[in-house]
Amino acid sequence: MSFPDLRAYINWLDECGEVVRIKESVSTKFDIARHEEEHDGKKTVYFENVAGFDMPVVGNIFNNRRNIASVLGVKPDQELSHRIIEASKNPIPTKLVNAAPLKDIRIPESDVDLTKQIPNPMHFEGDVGHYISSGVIVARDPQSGKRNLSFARMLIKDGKTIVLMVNLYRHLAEIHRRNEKLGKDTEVAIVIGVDPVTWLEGAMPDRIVPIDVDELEVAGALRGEALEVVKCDTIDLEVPANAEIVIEGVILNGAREEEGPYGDYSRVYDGPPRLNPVIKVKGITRRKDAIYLDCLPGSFDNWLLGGVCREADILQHLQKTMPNVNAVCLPEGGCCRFHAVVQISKKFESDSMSAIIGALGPTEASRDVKWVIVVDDDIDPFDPIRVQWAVATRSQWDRDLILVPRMPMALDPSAITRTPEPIRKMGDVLSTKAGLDATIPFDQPDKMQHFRRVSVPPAVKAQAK
Ligand SMILES: Cc1cc2nc3c(=O)[nH]c(=O)nc-3n(C[C@H](O)[C@H](O)[C@H](O)COP(=O)(O)O)c2cc1C
Ligand SMILES: [Mn+2]
Repeated sequence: MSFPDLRAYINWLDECGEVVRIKESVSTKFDIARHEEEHDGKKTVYFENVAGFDMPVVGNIFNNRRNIASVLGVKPDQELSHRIIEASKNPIPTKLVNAAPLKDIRIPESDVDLTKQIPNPMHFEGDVGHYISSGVIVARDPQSGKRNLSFARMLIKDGKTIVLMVNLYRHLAEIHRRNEKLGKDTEVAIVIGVDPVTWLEGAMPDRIVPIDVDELEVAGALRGEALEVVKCDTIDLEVPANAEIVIEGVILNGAREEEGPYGDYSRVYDGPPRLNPVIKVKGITRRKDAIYLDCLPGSFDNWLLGGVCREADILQHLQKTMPNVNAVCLPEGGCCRFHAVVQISKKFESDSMSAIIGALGPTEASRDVKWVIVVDDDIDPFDPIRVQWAVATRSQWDRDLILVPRMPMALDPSAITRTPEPIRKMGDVLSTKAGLDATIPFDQPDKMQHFRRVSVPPAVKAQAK
């Protein structure tokens, strides 16, 4: 089902009984996060009354796979990946429109005060301040001219200044580096609250949507129709016309300010403070009845938003050389980042190791993966209990486990704390990764019956129906 904007999606979730409405007054400092945490993985939370602000806040919109699958019109399994792969290959040009509710209110640079006008939450006790966690950042690559969509946590430093934590591998970081080489600022539009499909597109990793592919056009492809865009007021960029709030600004050439610590997706704090790029805000446009979208770091919402796009990226990559790879699941137990289950229709004994090695590597989707489990096609990779059953009955650690040392990693404290300081200083984190073959081995064909799963006779089951 395609939704025209965020509010239409919230209304639909509401009709499905998926929304908890919080009527009492809540503070942006910890209250919002407390309720989101309470309903994490269960319900969307809508805050009607945010103390000190004139707009409601919504969180946990993608708190389960079903919610994401429903916006793409597919089942909550590998169909999600198939739909994303197909869209990434078939971008649809955007449609420029002149008017949008997003232009109801225009706040000029001189009047902007991020601390008073936008209800950015502070989530966790160790966070350094209030952050924008759900904003999709639109920027244009100066080389290809294509528009990039990206997520990055953004610290509200003061009323007109944001500090952005953007990992050096991100397209946005590359765009910023390219502009800095030219001595230029990078124009950015931070879109808060957009239709759910465009929001999902913002999380597309670097391999499945390369830097010279226009991500607003991929959003259109995912939606199944051209995405309508409007021009920004103060910068040369277009943004989705269905947005609730847009903060226009520039990443300043050469500027860096301290950012962090911040409780991030792996539910640990990323810190101590580091020097990160600085956004100077040039204006805000918003709907008169704007809804603010939040994304609680380390929530199912946060995990799945990034996870389903990474699953598609890894699946597409593996299928290029191994058509017998059927599905990739990044389970919630590994924050939809660290653990990968790859389902194969095994043809050769070597397939499992090929799949393990293929799922690791230095791209956004694979960098965080530290454990790959390969399962046969009778095991549903999206069912963690069935996957554990396969591990329990089909693998022997001495034969089926491989360790791959000194691989790249991101936000894993067990890797960060063991990476030597000189290497850390270069921006690298080293991890020992593991692969486990949990498929039935082919080397003892006479013993296959030992692996047979018990079953009531199918004929008896059919009778009961
Ligand atoms: C909710 C959310 C928050 C994220 N926060 C950050 C962040 O703070 N820094 C970062 O470098 N990446 C972050 N990411 C990951 C990427 O920005 C994101 O997945 C995107 O694909 C990168 O796009 P790009 O390579 O086109 O710039 C976040 C992803 C999500 C879903
Ligand atoms: Mn990109």
